Amino acid sequence: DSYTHLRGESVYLDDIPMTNGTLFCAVFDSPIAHGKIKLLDTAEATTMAGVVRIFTAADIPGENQIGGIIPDEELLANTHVHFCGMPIALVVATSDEAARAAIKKIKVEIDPLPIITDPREAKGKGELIIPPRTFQLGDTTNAWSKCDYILEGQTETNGQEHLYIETQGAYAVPQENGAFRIYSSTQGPTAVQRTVARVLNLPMNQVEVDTTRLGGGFGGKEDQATTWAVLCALASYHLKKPVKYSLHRMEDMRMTGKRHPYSSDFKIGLSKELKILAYEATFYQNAGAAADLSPAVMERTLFHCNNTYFIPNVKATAFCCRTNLPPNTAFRGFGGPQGMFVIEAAITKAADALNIPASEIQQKNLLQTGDEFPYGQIADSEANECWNKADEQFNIKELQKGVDEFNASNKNHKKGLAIMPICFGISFTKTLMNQARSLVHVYTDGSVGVSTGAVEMGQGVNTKMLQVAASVFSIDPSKIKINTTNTYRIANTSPSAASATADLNGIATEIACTTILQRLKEVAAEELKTELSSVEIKNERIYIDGKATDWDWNKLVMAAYVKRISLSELAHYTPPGIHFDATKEKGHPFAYHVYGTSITTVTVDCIRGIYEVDAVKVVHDFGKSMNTMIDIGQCEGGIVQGIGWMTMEEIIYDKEGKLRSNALSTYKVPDIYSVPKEITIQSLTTEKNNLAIFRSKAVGEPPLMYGIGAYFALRNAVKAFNPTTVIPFDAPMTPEKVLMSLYPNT
Ligand code: LUZ
Ligand code: MOS
Repeated sequence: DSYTHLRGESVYLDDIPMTNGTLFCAVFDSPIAHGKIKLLDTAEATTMAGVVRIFTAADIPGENQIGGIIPDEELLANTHVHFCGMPIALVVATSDEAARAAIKKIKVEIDPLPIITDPREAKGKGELIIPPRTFQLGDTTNAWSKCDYILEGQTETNGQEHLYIETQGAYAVPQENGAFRIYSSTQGPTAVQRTVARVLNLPMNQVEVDTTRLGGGFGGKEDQATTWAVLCALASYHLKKPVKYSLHRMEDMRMTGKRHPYSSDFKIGLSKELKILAYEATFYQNAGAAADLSPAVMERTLFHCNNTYFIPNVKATAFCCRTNLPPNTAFRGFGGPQGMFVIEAAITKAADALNIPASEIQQKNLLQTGDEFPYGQIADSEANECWNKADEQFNIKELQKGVDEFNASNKNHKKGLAIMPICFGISFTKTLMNQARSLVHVYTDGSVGVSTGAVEMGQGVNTKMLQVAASVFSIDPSKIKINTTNTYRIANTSPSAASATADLNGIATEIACTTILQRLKEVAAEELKTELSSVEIKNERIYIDGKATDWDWNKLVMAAYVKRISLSELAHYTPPGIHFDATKEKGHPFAYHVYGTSITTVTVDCIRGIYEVDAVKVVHDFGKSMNTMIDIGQCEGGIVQGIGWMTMEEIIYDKEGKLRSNALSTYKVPDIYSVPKEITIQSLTTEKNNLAIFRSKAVGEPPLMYGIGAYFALRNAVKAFNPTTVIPFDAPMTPEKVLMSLYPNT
């Protein structure tokens, strides 16, 4: 992608040439977080210049329903609104500007109903989206009496705005006989297809969804790209015209859900030898006003509640709490980081009480191969390997010594260091979603086209698909084109998510290419009158028993075509051995786990409360990386995004459920000045057979969790300045909170 990116030629939604007569839409969304619609007055808006029509729930021919896991979310509010930003009406006009001008003239009267923004309050009032779930290993009740130290506490983690550079958007173009082609900036083309079909009461085969690439997704377009595509399709259905909607930044921030905030309780028990003997956690997930992906996100919080530690007695319970906020959704890590923060807080609380570094407890409890996760899977662990290599490469003692010396000789600046070991399970936790297909065509001139369900969103998946095809065929990558993700070519796709996209679609591509290659080799054996087993294709040349022939790739492809041998293949892949029984909360849900260890150092300005991240040094478990440039890029991006979540990004909804941090002037994300001064990524390379594509482990989400280290490093720096301060476990650690914990009594 770099070639077209650098030339500004890459095609995003807004770069798709528009058909003559295209109309533009914009949403009128609820200004009130909860209430009954008394009156909706669109009369004046309808008369505005350029306005073509205004649609409401009454105009929906099929179901007014976009809920994915649970059907609990209307596309357009019918009688009630459930969050500020909930779509009520859709204005369609001849221009973007006209549509937005008309929105301002719509009037709504809403009878207010009680507003809940806090998940614990929601739970207290019985507002749960699904029944609570509990993961359990051993028996915590009996374990407490064996513990020498027991600590309890509460933690808060805030949400996070996805802030993909390309905002949400879609473009619906009507086709003959009532069908639609929909261009959507979505991680889940099939979700868009299914929901358009449901809302318009069409069979899915009438809906073609096409995605070239996204300017970022991060989970925000796994489920929530659907709304805008369906709205465009609805308008297009009635008006028989192409309709486009590309959200403005503030519309996007206001109307879409974010990472789930969590409020949690923990209880941790340790032996004198610092072994964690028991751990209990209760998670209150702020789901927002509808289920969206919250039940699945909540499940992943439970899966990652012990992070990378073996704890023999665990009991973790999670509540999916309905509040009057926009439905929160997938965000890189998908509930995992929220669960991992709580165990790290528990360990830190214990370390503080014992006056030892948290790393002593962390290291003594790292998962070993053969240990059992609370959900029954047996670990094939790299946790100690990553930690030990990090120590070898970066010398933890030396780093800590440097921090201590700096702190001894500086009064108004203090440094802090924290280690963050991670463990992340790779596979969709919903087993059935772990499937993918790849369609490979070899054309008679020797060129190759590959279509998969993978969506390119900047993570480099297209490059990996290209590498797979080039490597299996042993042909030059310039001969291969990776096509757009299209529901007419590849059906029933899982979203590009869960870090699993390159594995699932890559292995499907490997199978498709291998099948075609086998046919080509058979043709070569026949034409060259030799045994199949002696034929090899290398760098576009045909070899027999290791000797080059005068046959090349192009000649062989043409020979196969002439013999009427198929040069196309649609392959299906699903990872073997994964299963999960939700009635027992036990199974083997993940194809494998990714491990790693990071060491984060920070410097706090103890007069002003501002800080810098000096360095993040990492040993990451890549398996055997198939593209180190892409994989290190994913690590760097994940780390910065994780640090943003833990330090400066602060989502604020007021008591009325209105988003106050609704623009980039009030919501601070890491920029080039606030990223770590140094990020060093070292690889733990293993050749184990791990179910990853070419043994190159999934890399999308795991590195985000290194960012959690920045939070604990900041705490340590603050405590170096004020050893008696009590710092609540309340992320993000903004400069304001740092300042308050430096001077708690002033
Ligand atoms: N999406 C999903 C995900 O539907 N299921 C998952 O397990 C998951 N995990 C991470 C990110 N997205
Ligand atoms: Mo994601 S949180 O893998 O869409």
